Amino acid sequence: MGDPPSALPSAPAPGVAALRSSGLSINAPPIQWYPGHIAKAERALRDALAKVDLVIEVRDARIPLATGHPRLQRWIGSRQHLLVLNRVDMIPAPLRAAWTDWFRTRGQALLWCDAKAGTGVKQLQQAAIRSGEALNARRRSRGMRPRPVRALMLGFPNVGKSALINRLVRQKVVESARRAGVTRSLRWVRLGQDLDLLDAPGVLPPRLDDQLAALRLALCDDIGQAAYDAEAVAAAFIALLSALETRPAAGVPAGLLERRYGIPLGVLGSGAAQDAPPDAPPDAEGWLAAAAERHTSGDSLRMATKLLDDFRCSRLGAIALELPPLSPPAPRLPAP
Ligand SMILES: Nc1nc2c(ncn2[C@@H]2O[C@H](COP(=O)(O)OP(=O)(O)OP(=O)(O)O)[C@@H](O)[C@H]2O)c(=O)[nH]1
Ligand SMILES: [Mg+2]
Repeated sequence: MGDPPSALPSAPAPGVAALRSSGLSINAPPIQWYPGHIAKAERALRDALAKVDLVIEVRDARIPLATGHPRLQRWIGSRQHLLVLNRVDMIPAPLRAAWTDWFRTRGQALLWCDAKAGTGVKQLQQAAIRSGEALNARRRSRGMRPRPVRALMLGFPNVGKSALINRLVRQKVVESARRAGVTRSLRWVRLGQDLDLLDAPGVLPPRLDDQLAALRLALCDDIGQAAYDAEAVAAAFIALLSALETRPAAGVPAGLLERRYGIPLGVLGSGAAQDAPPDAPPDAEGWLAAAAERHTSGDSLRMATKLLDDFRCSRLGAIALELPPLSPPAPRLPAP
């Protein structure tokens, strides 16, 4: 499965970047976010890594590729690694098997969690403790005393690292809230006799070169809201939803926006979708303006914020913004 083919405008508006990935093309203003606290956290992280045995990498199940950090392998080094796809409740259930297979063919096992409900957290704890057993077997063989395994929770902002720690220890020991950049400093938390967990601020690449990934990060609230224009991001989201309608695995039912907000999504140029050429781009701005008239007294910024909020709180249903990319076709064998 790749991204859907483009049904979106190809000529970007002034000051707007055309985002292309796997055939999908969306217009949105450039998004960059690398606040001081993240730069500082990364420096602290480098020192803390010396004390860590295990890296628990946490990604957002809605965007497992966009929440993969390019420096991760360097941070993991020779340490053990567990990969958690959190927010499993926010994607269509059948997609789990597809991602599990996709990661497995790349040699990577997955743990699925819902840190809000606590699903998968026991399995995560057991996997971390198993890592500790291997560590302590090695220590004993060198005549050293066993100790708790030290695990670092690492991942992009707002993916649910702190929520997972609170679930693991069954009480609110660290702050966890609905915005990027909640955790500001490193903090150790002990779980029983076996596990020391290190909560860390979310990390991001200093430059977001892949702007389609940056858009997905903004949509999932992994980037501070001050870093982008909510109306432009909402318009790009409408275009993305329209493209995802053609991919049932993503969980976007046909006519979702009309069903939820009572406003049909037209296309640019000819108005009614049924009269338009098949590749006509959706009129995202027109939809936002019409929806604003109906729901927010004509205030399109408020309507954009409402739409983004509805997605982020799952009021649009379980929607995946990324699907496992299609593997390249097997090379043809030469004729005998
Ligand atoms: N629906 C759902 N919500 C979740 C899940 N995990 C976390 N959340 C919510 O997502 C929000 C962010 O969670 P945090 O634990 O603060 O995220 P974080 O990764 O620690 O974020 P930073 O500290 O900013 O890096 C909170 O409101 C959580 O309740 C999940 O699996 N499902
Ligand atoms: Mg946190």
